[in-house]
Amino acid sequence: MMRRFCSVLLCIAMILSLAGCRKEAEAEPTDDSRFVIGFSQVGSESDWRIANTKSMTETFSNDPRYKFVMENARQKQENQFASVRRFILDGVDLILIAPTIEEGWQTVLQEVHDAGIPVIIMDRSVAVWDDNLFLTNIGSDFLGQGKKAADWLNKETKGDDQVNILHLQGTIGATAQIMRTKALEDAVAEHDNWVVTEQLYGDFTEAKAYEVMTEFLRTNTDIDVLYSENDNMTFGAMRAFDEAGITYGKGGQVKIITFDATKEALQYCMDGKIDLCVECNPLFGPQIKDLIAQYRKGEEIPKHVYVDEKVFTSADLDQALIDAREY
Ligand code: GZL
Repeated sequence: MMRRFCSVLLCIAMILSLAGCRKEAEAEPTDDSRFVIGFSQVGSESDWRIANTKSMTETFSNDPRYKFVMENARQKQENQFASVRRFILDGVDLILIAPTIEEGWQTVLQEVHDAGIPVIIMDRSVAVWDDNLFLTNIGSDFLGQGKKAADWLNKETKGDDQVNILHLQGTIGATAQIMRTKALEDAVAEHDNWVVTEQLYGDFTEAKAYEVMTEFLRTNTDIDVLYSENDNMTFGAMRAFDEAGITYGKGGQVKIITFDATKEALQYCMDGKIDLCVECNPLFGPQIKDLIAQYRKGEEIPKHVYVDEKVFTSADLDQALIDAREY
């Protein structure tokens, strides 16, 4: 009887000690010298976003001087607000935000400001009354991207009669959508023979673009140009064109313009399936780390920082260049 009692006691002691170990193992290092960054990322909606997340995590997660906490908003702004408010409660040292859309940030950014936590806005922008609510906005010149596309289309359609343009738009209210759309609409206003036959909402995803394109092509096939605001929507559109028997690319009915210049899009471009790839560089994790270092040294940082980008046609591409691309 006594032996049984002792063995039960021994088991209980072992279980308690194991539980204690697990707790120790899960316990965060108490080292509070690390600079803690809270990052609210848009989501995982596109190849561009996956590459951007990879650039950020590789830049910070492998550096022992930083504790990098990323939360994925799954393309919902309210999820970003919840993340930012959690970061405030956690007392992080800096908050990074890739905003889903421009509007709606004034209140939560004021809360961060009142908590004395610096903010860097990255990728897209925020529409706030006071740009002292963030240190800097680093990302692309989206209007410039659209102008590069319009300039190329202008050369390609010189002397043509009517040019029917189908416009696939990304997430409505995102800076990338607002400015790529503005560039096209400004160019259409300057070309009497350019007509936007339809603006379809593709939300920057392949699935949504395929869905809206399939529906549109049931009754409309008089398209000369597809102006698609990101590669993943373009891939969905190409699938819909194939199923509708509409040709595209070199020698095809539809000229395709796409934004991001991911590897897959560049491969299609070199193979003559896409006519113009406008680069949108997601790999700015290292630039953000440099900006944070400058801030921590008390150096002035510019309010807007633009990343370097270019455009590609098949003439600019070869397999070695594509294979060497990081995204
Ligand atoms: C651009 C970025 C856009 C990409 C899309 O900086 O905001 O969002 O062009 C992504 O692929 O979804």
